[in-house]
Amino acid sequence: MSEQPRILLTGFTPFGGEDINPSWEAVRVLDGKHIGGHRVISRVLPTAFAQSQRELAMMMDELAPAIVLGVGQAGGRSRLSIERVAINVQDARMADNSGAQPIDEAVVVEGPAAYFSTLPIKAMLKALLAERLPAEISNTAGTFVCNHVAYLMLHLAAKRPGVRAGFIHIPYSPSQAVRFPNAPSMGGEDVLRALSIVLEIATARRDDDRFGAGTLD
Ligand code: PCA
Repeated sequence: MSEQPRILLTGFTPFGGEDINPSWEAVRVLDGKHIGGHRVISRVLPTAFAQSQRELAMMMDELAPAIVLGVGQAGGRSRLSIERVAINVQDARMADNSGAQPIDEAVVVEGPAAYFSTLPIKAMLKALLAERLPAEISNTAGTFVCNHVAYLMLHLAAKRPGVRAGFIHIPYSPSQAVRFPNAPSMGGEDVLRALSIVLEIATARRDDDRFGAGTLD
C-alpha cells in the first residue's frame, strides 16, 4: 500500500508563565490518527520566533505534508478562531521563550504583506457550528509567535505545489481560565473534537463555502 499523505499538525510550548499550552495538549492526542485518508503527524513548536522558524522549516522538509494546520492558545478568546490571514510583521508585546522581543520586523524580508489561509475556512466554520462548537472566523492572528508561524506555514506551503495551510487559535483551557474572573475557556474534549472536524473538512474539500462571517470591527 502506498503511504498516505500527511497532515502536519502543530501546537506550541507553554509561554507567558503558563505551565501548559492547551494547543499542544490537544494536538499531541491526534498524533498517528488517520483522518480523511491522511495520517496526522503532531509536533510541538517552541514559542520563540527564531526557533519556531527553524523547526518548522525542518518539519516541512522532513515530512512533506499535504496539509499543515497550526494551533495556538489565544487566552481571552471565547471561541475557536479560524484564522483567515497572517501578516508579515513581528510586534511582540512580551519576550518570547528565548527572550527575544522583535518590534515591527518582517517575518520574511521582501515577503508579501499577508497570506490568506488556503484551507476552506467557511466550510470548517459551518461544520463546527453544526456540531454546536463555538467557533468564528478571525481576521487577525495577532503579531506574536502564532501569527509568525501561520505566516511561515503559508509562505513555505506557497512554494510547494498543492500544499495547503491554515491556523486556528483556541481559548484557554478551564484549568488556565479559573484564575481570572470571567475568562472564557474550552475543555480539551471539545478542542479535540473540533480539530478532528476541521481536519476532516480540510482533507475533503478544496473549494470553500460562501456565506458571510465577517465582522464590523
Ligand atoms: N499562542 C501565542 C504563541 C504561542 C501560542 O500558543 C500567540 O498567539 O502568538
